[in-house]
Amino acid sequence: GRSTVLGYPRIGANRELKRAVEAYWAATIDADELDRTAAALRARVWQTLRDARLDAIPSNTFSYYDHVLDTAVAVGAVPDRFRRLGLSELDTYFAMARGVDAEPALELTKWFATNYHYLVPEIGPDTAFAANPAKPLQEYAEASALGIATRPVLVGPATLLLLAKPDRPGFDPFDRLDDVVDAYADLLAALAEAGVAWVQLDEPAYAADRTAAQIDGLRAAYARLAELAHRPRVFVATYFGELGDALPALVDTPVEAIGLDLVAGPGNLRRLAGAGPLRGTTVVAGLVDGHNVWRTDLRAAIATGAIVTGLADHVAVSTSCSLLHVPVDLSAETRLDPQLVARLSFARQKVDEVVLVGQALRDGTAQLPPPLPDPPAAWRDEQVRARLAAVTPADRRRGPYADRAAAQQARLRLPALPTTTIGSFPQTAALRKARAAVRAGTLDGPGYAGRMRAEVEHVIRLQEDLGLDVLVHGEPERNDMVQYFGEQLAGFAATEHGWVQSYGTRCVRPPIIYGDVRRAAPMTVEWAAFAQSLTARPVKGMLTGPVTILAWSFVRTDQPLADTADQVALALRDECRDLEAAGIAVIQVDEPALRELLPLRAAEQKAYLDWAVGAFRLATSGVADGTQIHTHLCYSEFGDVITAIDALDADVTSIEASRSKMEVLDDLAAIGFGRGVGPGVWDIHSPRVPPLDEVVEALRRAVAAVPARRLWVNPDCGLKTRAYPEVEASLRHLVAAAAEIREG
Ligand code: THG
Ligand code: ZN
Repeated sequence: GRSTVLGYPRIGANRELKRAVEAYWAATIDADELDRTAAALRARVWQTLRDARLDAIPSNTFSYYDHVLDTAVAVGAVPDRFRRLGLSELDTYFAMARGVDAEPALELTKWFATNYHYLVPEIGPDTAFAANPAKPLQEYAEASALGIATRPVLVGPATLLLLAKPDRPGFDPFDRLDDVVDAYADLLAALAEAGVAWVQLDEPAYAADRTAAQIDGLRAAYARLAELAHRPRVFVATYFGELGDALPALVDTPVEAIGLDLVAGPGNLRRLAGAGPLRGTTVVAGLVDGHNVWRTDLRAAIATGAIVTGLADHVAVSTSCSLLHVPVDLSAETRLDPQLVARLSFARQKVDEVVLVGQALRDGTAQLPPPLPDPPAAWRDEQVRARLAAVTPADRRRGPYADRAAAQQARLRLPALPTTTIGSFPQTAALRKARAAVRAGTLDGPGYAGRMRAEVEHVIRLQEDLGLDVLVHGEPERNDMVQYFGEQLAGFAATEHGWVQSYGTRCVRPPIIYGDVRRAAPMTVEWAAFAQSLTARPVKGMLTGPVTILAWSFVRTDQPLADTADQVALALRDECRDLEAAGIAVIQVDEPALRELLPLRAAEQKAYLDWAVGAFRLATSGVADGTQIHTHLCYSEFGDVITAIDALDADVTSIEASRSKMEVLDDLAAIGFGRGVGPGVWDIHSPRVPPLDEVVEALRRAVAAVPARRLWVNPDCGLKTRAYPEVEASLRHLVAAAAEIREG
């Protein structure tokens, strides 16, 4: 089999792209210099893939911000509100990505069940689709100049429209399929003209449930593209799961290659066998996991590849999805346990795995490394396993809400419409500098702790001055809400350079969960207790929930996710109890990623939500009735998991709502949600200070949907990316608005 990958990280081994793009935004470099840096990064990727002896190399997988936005631009789907700004092409692109004073950005949302976020194309009846092949042509030419023939990659037409949102209510972007396919036809013609032999069109949307009309659309789109007289060969890549009726539909079209994810969708093998005669179509077998960091079981991959070879005349080997989702290079890690390193594979290593599997399937000459030995015994924790085995349903249940609410009110004596924040306060340059100084060895542990305590004191005094009711310590000591816990829990490993793009120039370094999880010592109690010692008002303890910790880590695959989630939950349960014992009366356990891991197929969603809710409840049910449990949800549309949010049984749920105009309150009311709710009344994703009357208005709407005794007043997310001037001004409005409504 030939070998390829569906995509490769574009950020650079040392996040060079982040630095260059942010420098361009800060106007410290110009567009030419940005382009030179980007071109050098692209060249390095192509050379790396060529030197690894990959047979087929992708291009146009580079992006200044997001590949979905790139494809929208390539078909001319630039909303008029951005065209009108009269900016250069590059600045129009960044305006769509980040917004400008006069125009908010395109919406940002999760790319399927990953921690990558794409920009949502806005499509309407009047969107003037037109091919704009400049970027894929440029990249193809750059690679050609290096002697590397590449395969340009674009998001496919059906997925592009299925991910888009209408630019007006009541319109379905998918109605524009024929028109957008015209633009793709022109793109393909332009690429063929430049000598492009193959293009890759990604259609991951078909790994989710789709209607018959959407599948007919897919068939029609590719039947039409395949008819073009002058075009490259077409490779339709699918990933993130199993195809249903979309597979026979694609097999039905004359496209030259179809990609199947055999890692997230092992059932694709059976579906392929039943999909009908392949008539020469190449099957691109996604055998190397592009979404997790574990070394491939090469023998198993070769065996699966051999089965595919029996079903199709032509088979190529690939990654299951783009390698965008894994860190660049394992060889940059110097501090990981060698036993763990032996089990890991980052993007660069996965390319070698693909090549090896391809060689083995082609001629059996591949020299395979020895199979992995069993994991070290030390990674197992029999005590944790025994404790989990002994968990009963009662461990996931608290007393009746009415009793809890009464006990909490007796203890906390909060006014109606209590005011609070979500947890973090601005991460100032001084805080980041202090962390860098610790890493550089110029600031010692006690010195660092002293700085952080001073910051906590400042944040507490500020909140008292503002008149907030439930205070937070501000989380100055936390780099990231998952990384911070990963660094303290046994069974987790942190990387030094394992950056993965989250959105635009923002990256995360997900921890790796490789063994049984145990809390060695309290993780947050000192900070919360210190903050509480400074004030008579209640201070909220802040934890990250088990589902979010899993969603934002690379998780072991040798046991069900549910078991790993429960192990994390037991560690958090102990932390909750220790916070309670230290006098903390309010504990928030954040689950912003609850929606993120929701399976794409409806049939699998209930089982997921059951274990996700169960893990949260295991983490939070160990405290007394008088301890108030909060949770916080953001980054997603929560409408379709609203009953699961109810089942979390948190005493108070704060939820991102200011951009969705409080729609979530209607969703909650519809299911009879009867506990505390804090719909965000200030959109913290922009530096704009909401005027007082705007906050009052938002609260009036909320009071109409939720009785005042259950309504909380808070921003819609943490404040770590904001600056103090706007934080102070906005929180003043928030507290004043609550007072105004209380007075009626
Ligand atoms: N942590 C993790 N995953 C996340 C979020 C998070 N996924 C969803 C959402 N939040 C993504 N949002 C962000 C927001 C900011 C940053 C990254 C993801 C960010 N990163 C710094 C950067 O790229 O400069 C690096 C952070 C660091 O130095 O540790 O600002 O909150 N895990
Ligand atoms: Zn949030």
